[in-house]
Amino acid sequence: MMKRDLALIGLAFLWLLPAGRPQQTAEEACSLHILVPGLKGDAGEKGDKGAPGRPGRVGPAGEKGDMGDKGQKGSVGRHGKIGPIGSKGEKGDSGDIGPPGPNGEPGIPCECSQLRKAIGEMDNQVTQLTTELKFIKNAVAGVRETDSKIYLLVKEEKRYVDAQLSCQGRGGTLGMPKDEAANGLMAAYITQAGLARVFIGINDLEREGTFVYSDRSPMQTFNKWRSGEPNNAYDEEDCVEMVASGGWNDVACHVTMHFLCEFDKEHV
Ligand SMILES: [Ca+2]
Ligand SMILES: [Ca+2]
Repeated sequence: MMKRDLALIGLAFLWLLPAGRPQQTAEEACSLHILVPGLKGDAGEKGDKGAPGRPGRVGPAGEKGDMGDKGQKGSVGRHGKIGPIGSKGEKGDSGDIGPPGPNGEPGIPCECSQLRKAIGEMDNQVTQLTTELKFIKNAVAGVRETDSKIYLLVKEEKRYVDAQLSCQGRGGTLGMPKDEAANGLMAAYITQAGLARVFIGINDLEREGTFVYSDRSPMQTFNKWRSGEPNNAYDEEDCVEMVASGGWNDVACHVTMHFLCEFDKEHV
């Protein structure tokens, strides 16, 4: 109410005061110490833009909106870590046969002649060893001995000359029965061996009818000629055999039979 009363009073002064003297009127009015608002002035020029204000306080959380549409599929991701080694699989089928390989380099020429020579020498050694083994087997089978002699029955069939060489090769000679004791021992040896006859060291190769021992010693009074021997049958019997009974008989030298060697103990 007061404001409207003041405004009405102001309007009354404006009505009463002559135009062209508003300032005097205002001064007069102020002098009256009456406070009344003036007329609204013209609109001023637009001011400069003010400084931005301080940020406002955070507002309350909004309501949850509706779920949006499903997004597009993403790009392929990186490779993951290598997994653990798996268990061993079953054996696969055999593959196809491959093509033949290239030819190899030429080999070294064979030293065949030397090898053959070496093999030949070994063959000879084997033969010698076989012979020695046979002799040793005979020896192991059992020798006969006296105080001064060793007798060995060799169960290899040889001609007289070869039999003598075989005995000599071992340091002896074909058996030479020079007395009853030696003859009896040799006869028993032949009998026990189951043999019928063997070569012994007596012959008349140098002079027909004159028998000597294989050590070239002459025949003494002792002899064991069987009845009717020596007969030099067919004019070719120059060597002597002993039969199991111990008797002697002149026979051909080229026939083959087992033989009996004799060794002096002093020379063995
Ligand atoms: Ca004769
Ligand atoms: Ca005869």
